[in-house]
Amino acid sequence: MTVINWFPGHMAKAGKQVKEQASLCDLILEIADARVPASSRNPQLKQYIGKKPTILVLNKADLTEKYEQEKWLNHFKIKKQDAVFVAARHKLGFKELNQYLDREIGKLHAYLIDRGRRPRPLRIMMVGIPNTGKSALLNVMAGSNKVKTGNKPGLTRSVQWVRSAENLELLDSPGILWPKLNDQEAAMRLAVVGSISKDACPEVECGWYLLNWLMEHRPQVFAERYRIEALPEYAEELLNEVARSRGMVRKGGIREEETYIMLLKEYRDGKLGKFMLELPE
Ligand SMILES: Nc1nc2c(ncn2[C@@H]2O[C@H](COP(=O)(O)OP(=O)(O)OP(=O)(O)O)[C@@H](O)[C@H]2O)c(=O)[nH]1
Ligand SMILES: [Mg+2]
Repeated sequence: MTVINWFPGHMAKAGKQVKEQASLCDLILEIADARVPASSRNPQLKQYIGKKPTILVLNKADLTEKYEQEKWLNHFKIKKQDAVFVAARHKLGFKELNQYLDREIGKLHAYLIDRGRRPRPLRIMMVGIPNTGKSALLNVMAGSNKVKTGNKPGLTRSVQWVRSAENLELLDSPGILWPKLNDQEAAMRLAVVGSISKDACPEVECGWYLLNWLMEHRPQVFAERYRIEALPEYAEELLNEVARSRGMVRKGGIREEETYIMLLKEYRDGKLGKFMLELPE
């Protein structure tokens, strides 16, 4: 198996930009992926943002179940970490997020008025690993499509300030991973949710991981989605059956890569059902 690492030059550069801009911000929104609430957080974030107040925003919550979210919210409550589940794509969870923002606006204005200064908009930076929906969330908060979004990790290449309708100043930033992904299982999950480029982790590898994960944790998926009634003993055989159920066959075998790409896409689109790849211990 290849070792997964993805820290190209543009990420190192982005890290420097984020560090420079952090001092200008009042609040950091750390955007993680709701399906992997632990693995999709950058352990080096503090090095970039110092002690700035941070709210953890778990985006793509539409791909997870409420009971799973509750488990994590409890976990974060114990850790005294402000956290909220949202779905930028469906505009879900914004009431809760706005409560946090109102609290921070209140604190900022009280601080400024105390010092005889005029209130100004809250300055917020969106940070996180690639493809978690930082830009999509910024667009919802800004009330219009100000920045580019897309289903490809590493889309945003530079920091960009945007003024929102709600009198906020929002800073988009590129997704940043860290130089060494020590936990390779976690890295595999990041590849499955689409936060790692396929150059760093090809589909045949993260697809294989997903297939095995589903076989262990969500075996019913194969009957529900691919009409495979009796689960075979080995994942290799299961892959063959999934491929056959979709006609992804060629002379002498299956179209393996295509099958993995299809499986990953269906998972990422929520077609296999709503579930997280990790729950708190
Ligand atoms: N299912 C689902 N998909 C979402 C949601 N929000 C964003 N996406 C999708 O996730 C993909 C990435 O969104 P972006 O906003 O470009 O992500 P980003 O974090 O800015 O990515 P980088 O700039 O590459 O770091 C896009 O295809 C979005 O449509 C959501 O709430 N639910
Ligand atoms: Mg972006």
